[in-house]
Amino acid sequence: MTDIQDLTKLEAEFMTAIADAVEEASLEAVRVAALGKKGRVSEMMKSLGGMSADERQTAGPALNSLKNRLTEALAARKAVLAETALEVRLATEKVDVTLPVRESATEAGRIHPLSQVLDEIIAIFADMGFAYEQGPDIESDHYNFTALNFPESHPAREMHDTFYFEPKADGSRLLLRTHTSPVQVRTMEKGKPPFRFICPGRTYRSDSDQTHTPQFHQIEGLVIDETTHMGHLKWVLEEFLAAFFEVEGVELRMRPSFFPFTEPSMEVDVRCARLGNEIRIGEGDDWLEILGCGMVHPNVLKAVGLDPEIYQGFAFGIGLDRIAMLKYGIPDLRAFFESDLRWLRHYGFSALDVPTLAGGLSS
Ligand code: 2U9
Repeated sequence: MTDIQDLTKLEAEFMTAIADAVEEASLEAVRVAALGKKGRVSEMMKSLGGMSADERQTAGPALNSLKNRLTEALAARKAVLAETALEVRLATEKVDVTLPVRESATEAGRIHPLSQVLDEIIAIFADMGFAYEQGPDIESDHYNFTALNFPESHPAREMHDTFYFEPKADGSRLLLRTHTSPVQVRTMEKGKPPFRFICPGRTYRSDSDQTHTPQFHQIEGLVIDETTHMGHLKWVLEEFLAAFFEVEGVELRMRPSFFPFTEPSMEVDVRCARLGNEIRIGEGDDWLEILGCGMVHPNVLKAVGLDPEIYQGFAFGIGLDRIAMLKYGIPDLRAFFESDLRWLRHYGFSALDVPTLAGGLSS
């Protein structure tokens, strides 16, 4: 028969043991002795079955409330011990923060070359006062083509070039953006000039082959205000390419070209030396096509409500995968998307290797 005195005595015994526990292990031993499967209180609760109804009437609630009080006291003591243990560690442990981080301890993965290059480029343009805009991968015909002065019949609108979704009820078709230019249109629509930003991102074209993948990455840039001219474009491109390829300076050759969204339009080559399959940017007597650019077409400005008599500016577009391959000597584009850990370990970057202009982009 379990009488209240026993329970009070038992409670006092366990509360003393809990208060006297000086580390978590001995506290756990008290918990097991009291509330464990074979604990004293648990055994008593099992004996409830063998009691008479009115005995159970008193013993049941008494045991339950004892169990709750012990559980609370155990939890409170556990928190105190944990707190004390931490203080002791903080007081005793000395962490030499100047020590290099143990490689294996932190480095689960590697930063993909595309992510590293993207961070490098964002750092370079941020240093030139460029903001960073993003937009949806799934676009409308308007933002991907019409607003960028693509005539209805432009071949780029064809299936062989663009991934279209099934037509909607109203016959319009959504698509996977073929360039990040729609982001510039959206950003200009929702903002006020002057504009100066870059917009990197995934782009899609259904013309994949040995050197083209259906999904790839672009980075485009735009400057719109009342005074910016082509001289500024050339300077920005020279500054960007020299910083990106980490050379003193670069020499550019700008060849006339055509894009519906720029007038005049240019393809830009950078002077380089080809040594076997290595390419050295900024030296040599060879040229490498590196990007496209131009002065923003007046129709594109009008499409976002800007008066081309007042506003002007330039835009450029660069294949991100391609310049990553160029800078880090990566031979094959498709490997970018195969998530082969051996490839990532070889071409990837340490997570701690965050590119900054001050600290050197690829230290
Ligand atoms: C607006 C106005 C103008 C963006 C531009 C290019 C030239 C270009 C290619 C580079 C490599 C695509 O990935 S790639 O094949 N892009 O050559 N892009 S001018 O012009 C714009 C964009 C938006 C509102």
